[in-house]
Amino acid sequence: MTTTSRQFQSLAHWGAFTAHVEDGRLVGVSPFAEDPQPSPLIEAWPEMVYAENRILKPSIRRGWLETVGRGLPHPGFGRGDDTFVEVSWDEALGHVTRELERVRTQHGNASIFGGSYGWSSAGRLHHARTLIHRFMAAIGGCTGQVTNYSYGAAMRLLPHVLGDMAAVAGPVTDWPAILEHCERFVAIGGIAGKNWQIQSGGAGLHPYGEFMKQAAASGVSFVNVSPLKTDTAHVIEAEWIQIRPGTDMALILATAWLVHARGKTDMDFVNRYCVGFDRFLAYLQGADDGVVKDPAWASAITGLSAEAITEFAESLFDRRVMLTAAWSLQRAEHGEQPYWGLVALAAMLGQIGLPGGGVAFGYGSMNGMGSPLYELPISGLAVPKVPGELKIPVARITDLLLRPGEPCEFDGKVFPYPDTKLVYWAGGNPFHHHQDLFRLREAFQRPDTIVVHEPWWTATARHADIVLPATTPLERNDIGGSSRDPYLFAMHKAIEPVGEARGDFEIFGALADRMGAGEAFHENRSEFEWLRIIYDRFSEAMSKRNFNPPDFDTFWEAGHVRIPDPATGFTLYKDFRQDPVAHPLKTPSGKVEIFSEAVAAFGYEECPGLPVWRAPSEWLGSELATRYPLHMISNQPEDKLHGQMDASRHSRNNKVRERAGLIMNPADAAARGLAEGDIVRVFNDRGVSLAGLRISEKIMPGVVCLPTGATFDPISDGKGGMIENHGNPNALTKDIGTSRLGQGPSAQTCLVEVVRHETDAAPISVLTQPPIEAAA
Ligand SMILES: Nc1nc2c(c(=O)[nH]1)N[C@H]1C(S)=C(S)[C@@H](COP(=O)(O)OP(=O)(O)OC[C@H]3O[C@@H](n4cnc5c(=O)[nH]c(N)nc54)[C@H](O)[C@@H]3O)O[C@H]1N2
Ligand SMILES: Nc1nc2c(c(=O)[nH]1)N[C@H]1C(S)=C(S)[C@@H](COP(=O)(O)OP(=O)(O)OC[C@H]3O[C@@H](n4cnc5c(=O)[nH]c(N)nc54)[C@H](O)[C@@H]3O)O[C@H]1N2
Ligand SMILES: [Mo]
Repeated sequence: MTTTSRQFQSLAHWGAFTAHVEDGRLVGVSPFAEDPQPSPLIEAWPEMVYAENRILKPSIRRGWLETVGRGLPHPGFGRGDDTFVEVSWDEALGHVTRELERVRTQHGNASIFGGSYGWSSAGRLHHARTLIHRFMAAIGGCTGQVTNYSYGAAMRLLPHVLGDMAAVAGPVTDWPAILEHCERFVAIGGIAGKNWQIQSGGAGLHPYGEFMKQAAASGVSFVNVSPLKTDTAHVIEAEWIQIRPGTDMALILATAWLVHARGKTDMDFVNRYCVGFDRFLAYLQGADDGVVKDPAWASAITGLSAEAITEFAESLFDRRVMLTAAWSLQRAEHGEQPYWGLVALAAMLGQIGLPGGGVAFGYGSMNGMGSPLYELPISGLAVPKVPGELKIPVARITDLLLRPGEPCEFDGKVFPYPDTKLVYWAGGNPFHHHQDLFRLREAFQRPDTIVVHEPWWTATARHADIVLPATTPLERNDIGGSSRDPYLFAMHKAIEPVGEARGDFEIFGALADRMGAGEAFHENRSEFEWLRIIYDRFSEAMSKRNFNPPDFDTFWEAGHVRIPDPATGFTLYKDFRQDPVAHPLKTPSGKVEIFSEAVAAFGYEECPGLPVWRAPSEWLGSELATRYPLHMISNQPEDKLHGQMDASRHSRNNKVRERAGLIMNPADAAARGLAEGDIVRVFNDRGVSLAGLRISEKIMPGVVCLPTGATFDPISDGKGGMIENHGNPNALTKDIGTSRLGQGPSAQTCLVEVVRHETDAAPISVLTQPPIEAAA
C-alpha cells in the first residue's frame, strides 16, 4: 500500500504552519520555519478538524421545525435544550431564505440582527463576519454592531482625549524606541506573554520572547501593577504591585496628586499641549468634592499602603517613563477612567511624544503590539454601507433582545433598540464572549429564528435553530496576514470539507442567489478569482512602497512573501510634540483634552468631562463584598483562543477535574478549607459555575482568576434552576456597559464566593455533539 504525503501552507490567528496530509487526511502540523517562538496551539489542528463536536450536516432544532418552520408562532422557549434534526442543504437554505424574506417584509431589515461579533478565522476572503455583513448589505441591511469586546470603551474615549484610537489600536511606540530610551515602564495589568500567541489575522513572527530578552538586558525598570504575578515575563524581573482589581484609577490619581505636590508637573508641556489641566488639578486637590486624592485616600481604596503609593509615584520623577495598561483594564465598569487618567498623568510628566516615553495601551495584549510598523496592506471583500443602518454598541446584545423600544444611550447619542425577530451569527460565539450568560440564554429565547454558521457545536450553535456546518480554513483556499507582521501567507486547501461543511462564502453566495442578490454578493467571481484580486491589491500597494512582490502563481506556490523591514524607533505623537500647530491632534482643541467639553456636554454622571474615580458597583471595597468577598478576574486563556479549541487535548489537559481551573491564593483556600483539585462552586447572585481549584501564591489574596474559554455548559441544579458545569466565568460576570460613553463590556467587575462542591459533579457533555436525529 502506498501513501501519498503532501504539505500545505496555512495560517491561523495563533500563527503560520505547514499542514501534513496523508491520503487526504490531516495527520500533523509543523510550525512556520521563520517563527522564533511558534505557539503550541497550532498542534490542535488535526484533532480539531476531526473533533467529535464538528458539525457534519445542516441541522435544525426540532421545536423550531414544528413551529416557526411551519408558519406557526414561536412559543418563546426551547433553545439550548432541544434535539436537532439533520436536513439537506437545499431544505436548510430554503428555510433560511423564507425566514429572511418573511422578517424583512413583515418587520423590516432592522428586525434582522446580523452584527455577528467574533473572531472568525484568519483568512481574508473567507472571513465570516465580513461575509455576513456583505451579504446583509446585499439584501437591504440589518441591525449591526460597532466597537469591540477587546477595547470598545477606549475606542470611544480616546478620540475625545487624543483625537484618534492609535494609543490602543496602534501603531503604538515600538519596542526598539522603548528599549533605547525608556527608563521606567509601568505596566498596569502587566504585559502577559500568553496573549502574544495571538494576532488577529495571524502572524509569521512571535517576537515577544525576543523583545523580553532585550528588555531584560536593556536596564529598563519594569513594574507590574496587577493582581497576578504571571502578568509579566519572568526574565524582566518586574516589581509586583498587588492592587485590588478595579481600583487602578485611585492609584493613578494619587500619583498625579503627588507629582503636582512635589513640583514635578511639566507646566510647559501642560500649557502648550493640553487643555483642562486646571480642572483636573482642582479635582485632585478636592476643590469640587472636598476629597483630596492623596496617597492616604488611595490607600483605603487600592489596598496598597500610602508609602507604597508614594514610592511608586516617586519612581516616575525625572525619568523617561512609558505608562501602559492592558486592554482588560477598560473591560470593567468605568473602564474609561484609568485610560483617561493615564493620559493625564503622562501629560503631567511631560512624556507624551518623547522617544520611548508617554502613554499607550495593550503592550501585553496581543502579538505585535509595539512591533515595527510593517503595515502590510491586505484587505478582504468590501462591505457596502447601507444608509440609515443602526449599529448597537457590541456588548449591548442582551439588552437589544430583551428591551425592544427602550432607549440606548451611547457616546452622546440616544436611539431605541429595534425589535429583533431574526438573529444571524457567523464567525462568533456570544455564548463565549458575552457576560451573564444565563441572561443571554433568556434573551436568546425571544427572537423567532436564530441562524448560526459554525464548524463546531459551540454553545451558540446549541442555542440556535438553524445550524449550517462551516468549513475550517484547511478545507478551502484563502490568503492572510496582518498589519503588525511582515508576511503575507497563502492558505492552501489541504483536505476536502469534513462532513457536508461548506465555506461561508459559498453559503452566503447560495443564499444571495436564492434571494436575487447574488451579483451584489459574489460579483460572479469564484474563490480563486477573488484571491487573485486580493493579492493584486496587495501587490499594487506594495509597489507604491518600492517593493515588487512576485506574481500570484509564484506566491501561491512558495506559500508566503515577506515584505521589507521598516525603519524602527517609532514614537506615538512625536510629530505633535515637535510641532503642535503643524500636527495638531484631531480633538476639538487640537490638544490633549484632560478636560473634554464634548464629553462634559453629554451629562453622564458616571463619565464626566475629566478623568475621575467612581467606585464600581462591585469591588472589594463595596458593600456586596461582605457577601461575596472575592474579586473574580476572567482573563484570556493561555491554552486556547477564546472558546476555540476547547475540545483539543491542549485545552483538556489543562483542566482540573474536567473543568476550567480557578486560581486562588493559599490564604483564601485555607480560610475556606479548600484543597488543590477540589471541585468548587463559584457563585454570586447571577449564577453558579463549577470549576476545579488551583492554589497559587502568584495571585494576591482576595482575588480569584477564572480564565475564559470553557464551553458554556448549563445543567439543571436539581431544584428547578440551572448552574454552569464547566468553569465558564461568564455565567457569573456582570452585563452592564462601562459607561454610557463607551458601553464596553464590564467583565472584570465581578464579586463571587467560592465553596467546595459537595455532591457528585455531572460529567461535561458540551465537547461532543448535542442530541441529533438523522433525517427521516
Ligand atoms: N469574561 C470575559 N469575557 C470575555 C473577555 C474577557 O476578558 N472576560 N474577553 C472578550 C474579548 S476581548 C473577545 S475578543 C471575545 C471573543 O469572543 P469570540 O470572538 O466570539 O470568541 P471565539 O471563540 O473566538 O469565537 C469565534 C467563533 O468563530 C468560529 N469560526 C472559526 N472559523 C470559522 C469560519 O470559518 N466560519 C464560521 N462560520 N465560524 C468560524 C469558531 O469556531 C468560534 O466559535 O470574548 C470576550 N469575552
Ligand atoms: N492565549 C490567548 N491570547 C489572547 C487571547 C486568547 O483568547 N488566548 N485573546 C486575545 C484578545 S481577543 C484580546 S482582546 C487580548 C486581551 O488582552 P488583555 O486584555 O491584556 O488580556 P487579559 O488576559 O484579559 O488581561 C491581562 C491581565 O490584566 C489583569 N487585570 C484584570 N483586571 C485588572 C484590574 O482591574 N487591574 C489590574 N491592575 N489588572 C487587571 C489580569 O491579571 C490579566 O491577567 O488577548 C489576546 N490574546
Ligand atoms: Mo478581544
